Amino acid sequence: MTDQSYDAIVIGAGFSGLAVLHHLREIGLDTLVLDAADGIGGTWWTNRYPGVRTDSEYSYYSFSFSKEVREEWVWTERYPAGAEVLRYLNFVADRLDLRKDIQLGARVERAAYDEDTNRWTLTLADGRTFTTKYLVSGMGVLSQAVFPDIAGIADFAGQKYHSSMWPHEGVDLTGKRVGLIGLGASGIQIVPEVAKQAGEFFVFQRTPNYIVETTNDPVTADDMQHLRDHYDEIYAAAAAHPFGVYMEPAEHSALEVSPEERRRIFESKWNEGGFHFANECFNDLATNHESSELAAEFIRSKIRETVTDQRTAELLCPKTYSFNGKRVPTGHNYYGTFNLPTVHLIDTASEPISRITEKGIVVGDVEYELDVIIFATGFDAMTGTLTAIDIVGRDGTTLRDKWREGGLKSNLGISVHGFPNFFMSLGPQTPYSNLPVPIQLGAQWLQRAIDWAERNGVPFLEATPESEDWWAQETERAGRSTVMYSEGKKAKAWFLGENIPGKPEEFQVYMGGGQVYQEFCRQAESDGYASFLAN
Ligand code: N01
Repeated sequence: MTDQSYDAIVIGAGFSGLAVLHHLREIGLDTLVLDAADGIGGTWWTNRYPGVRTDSEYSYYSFSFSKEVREEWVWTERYPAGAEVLRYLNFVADRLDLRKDIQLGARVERAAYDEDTNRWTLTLADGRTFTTKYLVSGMGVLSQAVFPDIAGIADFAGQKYHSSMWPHEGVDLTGKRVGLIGLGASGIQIVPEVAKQAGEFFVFQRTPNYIVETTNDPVTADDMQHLRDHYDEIYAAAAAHPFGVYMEPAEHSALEVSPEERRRIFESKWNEGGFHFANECFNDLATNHESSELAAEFIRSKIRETVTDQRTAELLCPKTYSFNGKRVPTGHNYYGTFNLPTVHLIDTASEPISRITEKGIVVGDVEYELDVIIFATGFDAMTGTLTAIDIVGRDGTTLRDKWREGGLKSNLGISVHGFPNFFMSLGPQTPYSNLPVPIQLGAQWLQRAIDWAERNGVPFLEATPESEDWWAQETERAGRSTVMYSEGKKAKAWFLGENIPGKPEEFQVYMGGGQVYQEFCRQAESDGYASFLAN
């Protein structure tokens, strides 16, 4: 089989792959996108679980770079459902004529750099090979799903599903006895929807989450017109926000105001719902434990008000880690769902799940007989997809070996020393954010960087070792200044790799703010990409 050669190959056809393809095409690179799935959409192609929708609002969950897409696309819900985001990405692909350069059903197993030719060779699961000068990962930050290490998991005779691998034809849960393990952002979206269908629903909770409830209003024609009229300023405001959302960063500490004023602010932002609460109340809810605890106590008061059975309410109140100690999900009647007589919260913190049997889940002496088990147990985040395949750099070293032996290292999450002309969209150590914003800005940065290299006869861009040391230190410094990092009170979150047994504890994301990160990227550019010019 003959090689097919390209200037650039991008792995992954989600938000990242589409943005990078468009931008590299604009500078004349013959670019191909490969994706293992049978459709474009990345995370939105695979995640079809009941209740899947964005936690970001429609106004800032999209690209700003195409005037045509902005003018023609119509959002219908404040928090668009997964199917709508998938339609959006297909619309982007069609409107920008991207489809002709995307190959689906193309699973990359290996990508190896050849020093003599300064090219990468990709080998697919079906044996095909491709070569390219530039290799870009757009494989997603949360795509390597993990099942929990619970004894007997293979013995279960009923149906079992991982939230991120939900059958595309859907699953009829009507009248069934359903169990759910995992209450992160995925699990908490699943709860209200499955409760509507299941005969009996058993929610196995190890760690309760802080959920900010919201309403999901329809987007009117006037809302869409307003968005079109103000798109650039909305996008610029999101890009200037630490977490990439279109919100006014709060100016005051929660400790600066009176208890009455604090309660009024908490209440008003709770009523706005979702990310407004974490982002707009006070400026130190993610950095000061005392302030975070005030927000935590407010949410606990909401849980106790909403959930009628006070034993269940107490179990749902997080107490072992800080508010913002991990990603705060947006709820759609999450807490109220526990008032249904068919929904049962099983506490597995005081008595862990001991095993899964042919019939169901065992906690203590009780076997819960189930027809279906849903695992919303998360991902080997950020590095998982990059280390699951063989990405082989100079001297035959894989990315997996490099990070295992030397710790997580990259320059700005974009480039890794030893891997020339290999770039990551949303690589590890990039900002924790509403993701379309850093994806777009990253694709535009990469466009300029590669264009510069091509015009100046620079054969490859590659992080210097010094830049990696600097960025590892800055990433750790930024992470440790948040309430995510706190001895004895950590949330076992994917941000620190704590959800994966044996994964070293390192900040997987940059917590210093998206706008600060973008300034570092601009600085690297104005320095003539010196930190990307390894010898
Ligand atoms: O995964 P998670 P997720 N026994 O890792 C539990 C994004 N996202 O898929 O906390 C029992 O957050 C684990 O319990 P514990 C978003 O960035 C976005 O929900 O370790 N339980 C936890 O409850 C999010 O942060 C959106 O005690 C076990 C859960 O599984 C990220 O994806 C929607 C267990 C895993 O939670 C990941 O979210 C969905 C075990 N052995 C996702 N192992 C939107 O924007 C794990 N758990 C809408």
